[in-house]
Amino acid sequence: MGVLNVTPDSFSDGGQFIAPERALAQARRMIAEGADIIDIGAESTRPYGAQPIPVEEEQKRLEPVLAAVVALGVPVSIDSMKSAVVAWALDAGAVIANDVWGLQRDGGMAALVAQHRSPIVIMHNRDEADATIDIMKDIAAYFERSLAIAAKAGIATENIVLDPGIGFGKTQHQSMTALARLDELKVFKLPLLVGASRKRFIGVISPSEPHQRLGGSIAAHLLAAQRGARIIRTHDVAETVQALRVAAAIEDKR
Ligand code: HH2
Repeated sequence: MGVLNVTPDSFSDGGQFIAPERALAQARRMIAEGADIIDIGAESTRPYGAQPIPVEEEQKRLEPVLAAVVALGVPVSIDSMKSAVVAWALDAGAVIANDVWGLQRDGGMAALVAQHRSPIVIMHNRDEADATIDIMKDIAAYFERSLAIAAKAGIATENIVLDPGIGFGKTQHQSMTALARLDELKVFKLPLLVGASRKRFIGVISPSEPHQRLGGSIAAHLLAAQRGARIIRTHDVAETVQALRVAAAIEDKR
């Protein structure tokens, strides 16, 4: 899954793809490099300093790019926590909803996703990190709540993807734990998505700016794939695809 942020303030690529022609060129490039899904977001979810924006602004940023990216022929997911934005994007050709609040924030999201029969990424999140909790237990309990909401709304199980939400409502160590113990989430018997790309825990282990975290991102993503992640969300498609292919080919020789 290649990340396309049409935002001025995303933590690693804010402002880079806000111009529609640059966003489209980036989508084309990621597809050529092997992305199977393009995830478009127009509101930053960074933990510090993100500007919450109204529906109209989010839609205004998406409008000049979404249909053009859809026309490239690869499934597009819409990264938004607002059901009004997701509804608009699904009508404009996006086919996957990516909700960083896992159906638990916007009361209209579950019914919308059920009605469209679209796949939904349910991501774990918390308002505040709490270093004292067992993060794996918290993630599992959160998924149970999201899955109950999904079932009640009539969302088909085969349309659900789970994501531990690396960097969301977690301490840096809890993000590492979620990656280290990702295989425990296999009990849900649903596909797992992981997005560790350029995130802050990498800079904690190895001091670096977001654009200098490619090596750390690849390390995290390879370990995630080994522990069962089926979808990897990344800003750096070519390098990640190569790493995953090499790891899979070597694994195949065992
Ligand atoms: N991470 C980000 C945004 N959306 N969605 C899912 N399902 N999983 C993630 O890990 C995830 C996500 C944050 O990364 P990015 O989009 O690059 O940053 P920003 O939110 O600042 O735009």
